[in-house]
Amino acid sequence: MKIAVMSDFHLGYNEDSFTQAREALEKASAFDLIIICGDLFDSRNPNQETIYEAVKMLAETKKKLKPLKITQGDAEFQNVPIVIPGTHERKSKGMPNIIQILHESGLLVNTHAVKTRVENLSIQGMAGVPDDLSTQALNAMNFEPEKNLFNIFLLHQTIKNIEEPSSDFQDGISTSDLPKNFDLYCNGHIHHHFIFKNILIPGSTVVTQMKKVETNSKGFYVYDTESKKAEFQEIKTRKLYVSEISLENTSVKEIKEKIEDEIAKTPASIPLPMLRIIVNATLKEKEDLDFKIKTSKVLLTVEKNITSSTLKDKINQLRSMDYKNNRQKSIEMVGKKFDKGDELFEALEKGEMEKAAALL
Ligand SMILES: [Mn+2]
Repeated sequence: MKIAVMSDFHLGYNEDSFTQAREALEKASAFDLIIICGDLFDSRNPNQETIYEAVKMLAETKKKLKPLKITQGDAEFQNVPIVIPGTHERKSKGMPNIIQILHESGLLVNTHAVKTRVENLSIQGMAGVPDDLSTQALNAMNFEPEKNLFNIFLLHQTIKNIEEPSSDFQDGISTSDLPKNFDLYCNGHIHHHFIFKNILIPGSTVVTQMKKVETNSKGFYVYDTESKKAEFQEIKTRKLYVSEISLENTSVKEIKEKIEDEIAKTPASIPLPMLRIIVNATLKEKEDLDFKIKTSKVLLTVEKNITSSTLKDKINQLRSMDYKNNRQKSIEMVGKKFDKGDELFEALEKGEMEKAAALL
């Protein structure tokens, strides 16, 4: 059997979330079964427009999928994706979440804390829980594989000890916390795709964080239960590019030129690519930082970490002072007389440079 494993549509996050989820589901309908590992929705209370779009794409998927009987005990379902709720769909105890609502409508099968059977597959899963509770929750639920079946476990958690690019996870479960002896684990929550041993992480179908790691392709895995191999299927998405510019002793004019160079270097594509530029710079002279760049080639985000050289010197000077014992003198030393000393030092301590600059 060929299973399409996908995750994190984040429907409602933006327009792309709908087009790209639709694209993934359309492509996945060619395979035998679809699994979605949580965060189908971006909000625990999606608005009606979002629910409407979701219902339409799930109904369409149901029509396209080949006939396939899915059971949970006595309950029977036909040709629908197998799903767990993610952390974004989480509601307080006793309140129905949107995945339960769609389960009742017959458009998907919620497999949180129940066994779902499809031919010789047994699929179990746990909805996304906050990282600090995840180990406890897994232990409490005590999942076990079923005999003589191909066992799949779905989850939506941070797994901190899996190797992948730019791992900065600290909280979450370890692979040793996973229920033992399942043949395959499918995990959502992590927004870029990779495989660790028998754990498939399909990533999100939409960019939500604009991090460098999200510049990777988006799509889903197709797992073949016979060859026990997975292949990544890319979907058409809006491309993301992230670049960083560092300039010392410069001017706004120079910064703007560098940004324009980056825009020129970005390959053209449809839909328009996103370009995020991080500018780290110190200015020769104090200038207005509220500059705009006009472009119709990319969707541009500029992150400005810019200070003037003189301001930087002042901040360093202030930082090196023992202000608690000598506050008044410290302020006099930088040639300023004002009564916002406390506010200024607080901003400096918190690293809020723009606020500190405004106070100076
Ligand atoms: Mn997510």
